[in-house]
Amino acid sequence: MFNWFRRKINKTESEPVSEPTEQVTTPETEPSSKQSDQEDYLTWAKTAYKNIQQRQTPSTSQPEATELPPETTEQPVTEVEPETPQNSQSPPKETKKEETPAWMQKSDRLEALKETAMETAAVEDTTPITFDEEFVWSAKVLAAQGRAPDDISEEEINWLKRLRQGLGKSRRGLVNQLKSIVGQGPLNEDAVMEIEALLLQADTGIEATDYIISTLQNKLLEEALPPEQALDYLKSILRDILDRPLQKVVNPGFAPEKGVLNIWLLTGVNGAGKTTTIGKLAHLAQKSGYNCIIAAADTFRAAAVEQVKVWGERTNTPVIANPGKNTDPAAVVFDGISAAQARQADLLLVDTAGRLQNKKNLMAELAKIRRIIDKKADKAQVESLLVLDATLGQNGLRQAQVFSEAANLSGVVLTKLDGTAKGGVALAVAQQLELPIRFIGVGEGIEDLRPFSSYEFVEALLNE
Ligand SMILES: Nc1nc2c(ncn2[C@@H]2O[C@H](COP(=O)(O)OP(=O)(O)OP(=O)(O)O)[C@@H](O)[C@H]2O)c(=O)[nH]1
Ligand SMILES: [Mg+2]
Repeated sequence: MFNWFRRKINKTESEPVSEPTEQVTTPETEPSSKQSDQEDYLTWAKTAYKNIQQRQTPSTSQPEATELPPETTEQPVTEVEPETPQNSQSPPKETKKEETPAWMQKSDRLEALKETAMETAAVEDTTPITFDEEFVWSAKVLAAQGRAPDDISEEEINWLKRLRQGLGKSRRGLVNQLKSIVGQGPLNEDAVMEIEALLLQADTGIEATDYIISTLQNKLLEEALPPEQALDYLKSILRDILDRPLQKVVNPGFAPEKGVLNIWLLTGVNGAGKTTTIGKLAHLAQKSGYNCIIAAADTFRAAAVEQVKVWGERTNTPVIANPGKNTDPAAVVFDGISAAQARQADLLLVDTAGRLQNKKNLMAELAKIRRIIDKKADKAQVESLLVLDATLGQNGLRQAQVFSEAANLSGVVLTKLDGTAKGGVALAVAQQLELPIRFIGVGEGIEDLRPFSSYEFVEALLNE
């Protein structure tokens, strides 16, 4: 099983890891341009391709995960009993307790499926892998990070392809012009000014742009850089900006910790993508081997709960909700924690309301949720993620300030990077909010969200 949060194949699982293949067969399609300095990467990519193919072969003979086994008796259905909070000012109303709802049956059957060692979820990305230009690009990005060709998964390749496609608009707007500037030879003052304008247009924000330009200029005063090196140096500056907030945090990798309950609160203004992100995270957690539960604590509007339930069904994740009107979100969180504890879940994802009238309400609500968590799950590893719509640019950042004051944030999820030509906003987030980007979303699909990697982001943003 591939753990997406840790970005590695979990070799302790029963899944066999194929032997590294030295023998390389020539793939049917080869990339047309074969520069000599690309040869190593091409060999690496071919080896990786062959390894992935080998790994794929045995799995095709396995039964489809969509076919549920007839018997599910091994895993008895455990009813999640909502407890009454003690000393809580707002005891939750009875949690919805219909006769085992459809999603719960489904998830219990999934538990049974897991018992029979079938890892593939019904929603798995089944696109067959092809050795094309995008494969080679993805392979190069992985190789450059020191990965071995026998240690990468097909899914990583597919994700990098999606990331690159998602950032296509930004890249086309930025990279061609950057290339034409640095391609003219060593950078001079005019070229630096042009780069500055490009960065600002890409929503990089004044602070990050100033930093990039001054760092670049300092370097250029020391030595004249040929175009390729100038671009490489620029990339390294961007990576530094994106990685800097990680120096201040305790959990740079941001994977759910095993053995404790991890509670991730998702906050952000309405429409930012919180609920969609919850769904995608639940999917990622399931396929990475974590037992996940969702608490539908956006009780502000009725449709919100329904939307969460759809994602719960899609990802076979139990959803804890309270159908009553004017339900207290903290009460839903309370029930969510009870359910997570009863099922020994690893991760509780909490959907919160974006539509709060003002900062005071927002702060009060989030503080109340925190109090409930502290009371009911004081050992839990709590993270508060701000979901930010990349298409909003600097406006989004202004809204984010309010949340960062209210929510004690531990990171940002940047969504809709596919819909904007302004991927530079990631740099503004890191520089202005001083928060690490934890995940990025590049589409509406279930597979369109992954943990953030500055290296991969910058490559996807600035490579042809
Ligand atoms: N293109 C694109 N669309 C996205 C992405 N993430 C979310 N969306 C879309 O953005 C819209 C709003 O997403 P929601 O998840 O409902 O946002 P929310 O923050 O939960 O909104 P409220 O519940 O109203 O506060 C939906 O149409 C999503 O499909 C993304 O990464 N890319
Ligand atoms: Mg929502």
